[in-house]
Amino acid sequence: MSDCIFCKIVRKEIPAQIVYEDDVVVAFKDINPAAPTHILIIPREHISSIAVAEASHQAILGQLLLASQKVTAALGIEPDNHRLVINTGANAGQTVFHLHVHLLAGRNLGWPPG
Ligand code: DGP
Repeated sequence: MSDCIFCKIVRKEIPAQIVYEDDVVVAFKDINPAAPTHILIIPREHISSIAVAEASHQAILGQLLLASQKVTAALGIEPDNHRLVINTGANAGQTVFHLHVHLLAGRNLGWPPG
């Protein structure tokens, strides 16, 4: 998608503080952090939301979640003290329509989330 901001980050057309990348995913610091550590993990392929992901995306989706282990290792975050969030749809707070997993850490994470 030529006008998708996250596709532009994948293509390195706009800058981002990338903390991990491989042939399937890119992980970078959120521009508006909601926690001391706030990383976005995205697939290189444009999928607008988990709600429209298809069976053919199964491997990508698995790698998207498993990449969180790479990110915590790269950043030295305790592997069992963080939260993964996927906002799905505008009413649930999704503002960028390129699938992304928020990885939040570094503060007390209350439940339920707001
Ligand atoms: P969501 O609300 O779940 O769609 O989260 C989108 C996140 O993306 C939000 O926390 C801010 C972040 N974001 C938006 N534009 C950019 C950008 O250009 N660069 C970076 N690093 N993060 C962005």
